[in-house]
Amino acid sequence: MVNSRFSTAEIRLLFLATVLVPGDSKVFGICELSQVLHYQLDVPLADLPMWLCIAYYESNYNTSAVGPLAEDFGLFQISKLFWCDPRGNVENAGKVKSAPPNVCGLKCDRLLDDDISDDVACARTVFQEHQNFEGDGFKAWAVYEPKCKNVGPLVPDWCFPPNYVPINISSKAYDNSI
Ligand SMILES: [Ca+2]
Repeated sequence: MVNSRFSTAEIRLLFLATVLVPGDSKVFGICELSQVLHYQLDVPLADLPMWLCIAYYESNYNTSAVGPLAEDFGLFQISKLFWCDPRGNVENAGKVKSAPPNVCGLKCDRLLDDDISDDVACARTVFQEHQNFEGDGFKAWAVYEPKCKNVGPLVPDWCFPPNYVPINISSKAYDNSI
């Protein structure tokens, strides 16, 4: 429920400030993240619990999270050792065995902003490489086996209430009122 202390106009301003400021980092709520992952970024509902679990234990849903050695970035704590380049050098994009690799073709700070589309695309690349290499793409994340592998249904029912219709999916807007 929307907090009744705020007027509709104030809520609208807060909402716009949340979704329209490019480059800012963001701390997601679980429903918000679930809806963005599913409705905007085509993550199947069946896969949401695992991605949410990994994001929770890696970053606590905070896109500005940086690992203790400044090697891991963002919501999914993607490593600069293989997947992104701190300087934005993309000449080795897509080349797993190149040195230095930047498989996702991203400057690492792109993994810290509030646009998680490139993070999810990169996480899918990480997943696929590990799927090919180890037979289980989630093994790329250290939290997977101790925290997430046997995860139950983590997405609260109220994130996807019956007959819920997401608002204006194509404009990067989502319903953060539930
Ligand atoms: Ca990003």
